[in-house]
Amino acid sequence: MAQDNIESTLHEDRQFPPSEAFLKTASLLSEQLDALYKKAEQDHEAFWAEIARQEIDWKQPFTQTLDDTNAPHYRWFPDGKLNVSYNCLDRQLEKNADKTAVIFEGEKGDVEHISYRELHRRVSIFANALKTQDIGKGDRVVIYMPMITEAVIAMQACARIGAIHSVVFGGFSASSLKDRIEDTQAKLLITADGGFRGGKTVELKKTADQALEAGCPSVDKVIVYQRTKHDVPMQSGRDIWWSDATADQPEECEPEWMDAADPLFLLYTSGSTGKPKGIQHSCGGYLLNAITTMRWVFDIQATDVFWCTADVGWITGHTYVAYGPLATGATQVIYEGVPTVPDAGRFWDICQRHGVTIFYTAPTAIRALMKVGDEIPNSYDLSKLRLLGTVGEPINPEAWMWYHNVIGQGRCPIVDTWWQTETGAHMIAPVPGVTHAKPGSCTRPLPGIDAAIVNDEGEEITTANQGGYLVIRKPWPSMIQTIWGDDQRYKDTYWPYFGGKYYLAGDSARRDDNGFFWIMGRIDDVLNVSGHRLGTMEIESALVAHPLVAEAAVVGRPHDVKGEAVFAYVVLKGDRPEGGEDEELTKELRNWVGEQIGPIAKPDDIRYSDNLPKTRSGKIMRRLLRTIAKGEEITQDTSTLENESILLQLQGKA
Ligand code: 6R9
Repeated sequence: MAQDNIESTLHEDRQFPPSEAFLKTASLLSEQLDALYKKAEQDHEAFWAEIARQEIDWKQPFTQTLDDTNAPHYRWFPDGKLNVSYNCLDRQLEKNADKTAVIFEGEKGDVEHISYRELHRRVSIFANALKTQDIGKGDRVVIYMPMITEAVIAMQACARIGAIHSVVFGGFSASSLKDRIEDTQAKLLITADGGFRGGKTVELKKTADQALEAGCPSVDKVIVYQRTKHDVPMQSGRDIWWSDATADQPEECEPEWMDAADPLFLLYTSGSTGKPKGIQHSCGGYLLNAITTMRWVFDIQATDVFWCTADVGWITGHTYVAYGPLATGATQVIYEGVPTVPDAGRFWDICQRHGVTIFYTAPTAIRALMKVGDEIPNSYDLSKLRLLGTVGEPINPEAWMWYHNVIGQGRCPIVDTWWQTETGAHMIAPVPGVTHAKPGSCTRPLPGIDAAIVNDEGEEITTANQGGYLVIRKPWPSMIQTIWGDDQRYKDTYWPYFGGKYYLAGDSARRDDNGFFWIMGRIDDVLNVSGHRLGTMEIESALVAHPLVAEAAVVGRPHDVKGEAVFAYVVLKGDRPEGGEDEELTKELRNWVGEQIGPIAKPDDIRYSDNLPKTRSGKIMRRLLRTIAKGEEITQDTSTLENESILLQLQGKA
């Protein structure tokens, strides 16, 4: 995909100014935007300080904006005190108590409208329940839940009492869950009996039990929400039903007043080497950019119905489900299931029934829904939509045009938002009432975000369309604080070059002659499968953990729906299967990886060879493997291969 995308986007010069219809109500126009850019350029810190005073209710106002004495562990608003949950809930009560905060829809069709007053009540009750379980400020709590309102309630309750949550996506396996719990040393796990997803019951409690059986000595208690109400074993003394934990709890819970730079949450993401990294985010800075981007990029307004389809297991579900919409007093949709149950019209049906005005999803979902044709979306009333967004990977111009024409009916601007788990919030994205969007480009950095493209020496590349490393040259409020428990890895991964001054995003990009950014792909061994980050190393370790596998190398190959597909080359301990094929074994290895990591990591292709192509120093020639996976002609020098005949095996020709 990346390569095809570069090819097609290089020729992309269509521009889409905001429509008249959108401009009628847009809140940020070019004059105001220019003023923001100007202020940010004049005084970066004063710019953020002013907005932080406007947008956040501080218990104790900050007097210092940025503490850089321990850079790159920057501390924003270091002497300010606030509570994130207070800013999301309590401050809405004065004017918006009866406004709907959440419209929840289960995959089976159950719908619940929850007002700000009610959400505040449930969060306070659950926060008190956490305290009863001896959870307090700084304790880690792992949340392994379906995509239901209670997942957000659990996150908000942690934020309320100063506990650090770490949400693990419900699709991750027992062993992935265990690794994350052990890394955080969490005292408490919050899970559910199960969830409804893809027409099936996801066995969350069962998987959680397996994780706890395999290790996790730090966990004392498990709170279990009853979603599916099917039978699950409860371990006495350890497991507590959510309903019991919350019974008789007071409806008021005084927020814990936190330093702005105290951690709010950890979220694990894949890196190029080793185990997943616990990305640590702060309370104050993180909240600030969750709010600013809701305003600048999503143009959030009082009457909007906002829907971000991401699961809370990913950063998008943190910033644009659990925090941003609530902190701006918005009404949002939360949907439990997948886009194709009962049929491929589900997203559009939800948009129609709940009157969604702002819709935010991933290119992989757009491509999948585009494949089933226009007839389905055309049969729904999508006239309430006014703004569309995408996130997670580059969107190919064809999918962009379809989204624009068929879903947005030419009326809705599309915001293609570039950001990362580490950046906390949108970094490079259109401002919908101003930017003339180009299909496939995330356009320009937001005010206060100093993004640039540099070469190996850290010098800015100013030649149009010349690719380089995407870096951020000034700290920004919602930036990663550290990798949990591994400050050194944080420095090595994100600040390795340029005198440790620039944040290295891990993406390559180019700027066109308009100054617009085009993301070209990762510079490391991270795959982007359906918008999810997967480390090739993680999948390789999972494969070699199988008793029959001696060695494995994993690369990505272009895939028209997922963006990238997982392609694994496997060397067995025993003989290579005859003709290089063994359907049974392939199935077993795929399931094995699914169990080790989660279904999203299952290899799409497995190819068996007697050896892997290596350089003299023993490095696997990944570039060669990528070429082969794409089915392209080999142009690399293969003379250093120990055994040239394996080339045919790698190509599936022998
Ligand atoms: C928010 C999120 C981050 C990586 C990032 C980049 C890719 C995200 C993108 C995009 C092109 C966009 N990415 N948004 N590439 N255009 N609009 O997805 O976070 O899961 O940490 O992934 O995703 O490669 O480095 P995360």
